[in-house]
Amino acid sequence: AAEVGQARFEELIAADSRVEPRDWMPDPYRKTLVRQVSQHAHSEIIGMQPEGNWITRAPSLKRKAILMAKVQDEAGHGLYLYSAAETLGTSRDEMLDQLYTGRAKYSSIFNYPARTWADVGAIGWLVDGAAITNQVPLCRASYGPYGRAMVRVCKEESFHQRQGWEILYSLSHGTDAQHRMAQEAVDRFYGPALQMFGPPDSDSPNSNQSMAWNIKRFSNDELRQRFVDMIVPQADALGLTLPDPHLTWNEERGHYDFGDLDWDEFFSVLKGNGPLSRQRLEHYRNARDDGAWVREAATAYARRGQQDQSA
Ligand code: FAQ
Repeated sequence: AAEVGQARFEELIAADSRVEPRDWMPDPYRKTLVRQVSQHAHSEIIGMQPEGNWITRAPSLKRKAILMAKVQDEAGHGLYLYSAAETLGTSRDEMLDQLYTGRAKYSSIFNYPARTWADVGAIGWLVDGAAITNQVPLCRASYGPYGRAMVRVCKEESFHQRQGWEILYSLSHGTDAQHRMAQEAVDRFYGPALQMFGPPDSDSPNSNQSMAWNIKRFSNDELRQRFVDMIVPQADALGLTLPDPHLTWNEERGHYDFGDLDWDEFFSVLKGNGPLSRQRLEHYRNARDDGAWVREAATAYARRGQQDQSA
């Protein structure tokens, strides 16, 4: 049966079709997906924190309503993604436990603080912008539930990026102090946002296999380049500068060249030594502990409903 399954799986991949939960799939394919999809889910959940911190301090009622909607969307994305990962046979409790105990990875970017209101704008423009660039190709990922989740997520991410852009545009065209605040936010988030695409291709152990399986469609460096090419004219339109003296148009390549990123810092963040790594995890743990009674009550209530029905 495994041989038939293997042949069918290879056919599906060769035809660029979709693998569905009930299809036979090789164990390493399943593992790689659980790894990527659960890390992605954890990123959405931890990613609520930097902006969540600004909900009570948003500068107007309108900004506050928009930011609340965005942070709620992120919770929703996390939930779709946990559901998609569950179809691969790993329970949600197990994934949440991995996050709780600090064994799970989540995106490096969320270990940086959102210090000012302009940072909320930079997160929307750069972090959500990088997220969309990475996720649009994932809409075609070979694993059905992941690809379909990405379609909906990307629609919401486009709104997120627009709201970030709009915050930065207002600040950039405001007072000198506001302009400076916007520029400083971009200075802080540019490098870490570029690192969201993952290590350089030469240092990316999972890329080749994930591309062969049609999970990833482009390499980390290809998507990073696409993102840089996209944000250079956008920064111009914002009236802000990207903090990289090596950023120049390369006529021959038809792309912008850009300077090396600080990969030592990236790998150190991955090891749990980011500026707020410890606080992010602690905040998650506290929230989970504080919500234990709600989960217990909901479980007891559901059980009682079942008993009433069977009585
Ligand atoms: N941070 O071999 P590769 C969002 C790890 S967007 C932390 O290249 P792969 C929206 C990688 O896991 C952010 N770890 O790995 C939002 C691997 O470790 P492992 C989430 C990273 O998987 C916006 C090792 O390094 N998006 O949340 C990072 O082929 C605003 C070697 O790397 C996704 O997760 C990193 N930046 O490529 C929410 C997208 N980069 O597992 C709130 C889906 C790499 O072997 C507010 N994921 N690592 O121990 C992907 O596309 C891929 O997994 C990559 C990494 C491209 C991230």
